[in-house]
Amino acid sequence: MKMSSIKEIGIGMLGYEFMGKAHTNALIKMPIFFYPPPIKPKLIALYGRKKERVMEASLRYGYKRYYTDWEALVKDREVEVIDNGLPNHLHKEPCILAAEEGKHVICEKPLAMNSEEAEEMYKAVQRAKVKHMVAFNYRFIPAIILAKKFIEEGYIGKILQFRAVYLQEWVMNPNFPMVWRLKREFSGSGALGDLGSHIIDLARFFVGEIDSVIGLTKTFIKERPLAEEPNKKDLVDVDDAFIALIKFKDGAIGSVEASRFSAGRKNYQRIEIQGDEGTILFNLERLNELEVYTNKDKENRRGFKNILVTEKVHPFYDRWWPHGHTIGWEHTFVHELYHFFDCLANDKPIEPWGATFYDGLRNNQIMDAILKSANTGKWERAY
Ligand code: SOE
Repeated sequence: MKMSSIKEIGIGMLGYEFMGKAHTNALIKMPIFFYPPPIKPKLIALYGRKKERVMEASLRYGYKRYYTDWEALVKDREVEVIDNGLPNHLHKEPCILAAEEGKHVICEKPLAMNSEEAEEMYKAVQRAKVKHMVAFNYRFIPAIILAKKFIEEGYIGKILQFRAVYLQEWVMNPNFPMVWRLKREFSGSGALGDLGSHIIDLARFFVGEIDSVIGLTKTFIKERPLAEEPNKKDLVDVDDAFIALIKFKDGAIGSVEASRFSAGRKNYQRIEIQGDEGTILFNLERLNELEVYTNKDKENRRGFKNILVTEKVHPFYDRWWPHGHTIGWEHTFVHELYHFFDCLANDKPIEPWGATFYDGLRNNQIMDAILKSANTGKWERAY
C-alpha cells in the first residue's frame, strides 16, 4: 500500500500550546506508527490569538496556514475536521459552528464550561450527523484497556467500590501567576474540570452511570499575581482541590478527588477498582503497569500481580516497540486520534471505547452536581 494512495483529510487545529502541541504531535506520529493509516491527517490550519506566535507555531508544526480568527479557520474549505484544544470557554462556539459547517469534531476535556453548554454542543453534533469525540485520552492507555478486559471477564467479580485521585502540585507556590485554569470565566472550574473530569469519565467507563454525588471544594490560595504586572493581584475563583462521594446507578459506591496542591505528586492519577472477588490498581505515573488481585487464585498463592502491559497482544502495542520498551503520556493522544480516524474512515461508532459528546455532557452534568453539592452540603442528582 503506497502512502500516496491513502485518502487525506484536512485538519484545523484550535490552539498551539499544551493540548495543541500534544494533538499535533499525535497527528504527525499516527500515520507513521499506525501504517497504513485509516486516513492521513493533513495539517491545514492552526488558530491562535497572537499573530506572531501562531504564525511561528504553524511553521514549527507544519500547518499550511494560520488564522487569528477561529471562525475563519472553521469555515476554511480545506478543513474537514476541527480539533479544539483551546481553553474551556472557547469549546462551545467553535465546536457548534464546526458541526453546522459539517465538520467532524474532536474537543479537549472538559467538553464545556457547564452542562447547559455541553447539551447545546451535543445537540449540534447530533443534528449535523458528524463524528464527535471528547479527548479523554486516558481511556487509550493499554493498561487501562487491560483493566476493562479484566472487569468484563469477571476477574474481580461484581464491582462494589471505585476510588480515584488525580493529584498535581503545580500551583502550590503563591507566586505562581494567574492563568486561565484559575479563573472561572475561562475554565468553569479548577482541579475539578481539569483533573476531576478524567477520573469521573473513568468512573463511568469502568463502573457505569453515576446517580448522585456529594462533594466539597477548597481554594487554598485566593489571589495571585498577574504575570505581566506581579505587583497587581487577581482573585482565584475556582477550586484548587475537590473531594466527592459517588453513588452509582447499579449500587456500587465510590470516591473521586483531585488537587493541584499535592506536594510531590507530579501527574499522579491513582485508580482502585474493587470487586467482590478482587482488586485492580492503576497509577498514571507508572502507566505501563497494572496491578491485579483475585480471590480466584488458590489461597496459598494469592497476592497482587504486577503486569507490565507492553506485550504485542495488547491494543496499539504492536505498533510501537518490542515488549518492555515502554510508552508514555504522549502516546495516549496518538491512540485516541487513531481511534477517531479509524471510526471516521470505516464508519464505526466512537463509543463505547472513545468518549462522545454525550459522555462529555454526562461529565459536565456530574461536575455541576458536585459544585452544587459543595454549596448545598447535600447529595445532588448527577443528571
Ligand atoms: C491530558 O492528558 C492531561 O490530563 C490534561 O487534561 C491535564 O490538564 C494535564 O494537567 C495533564 O494532562
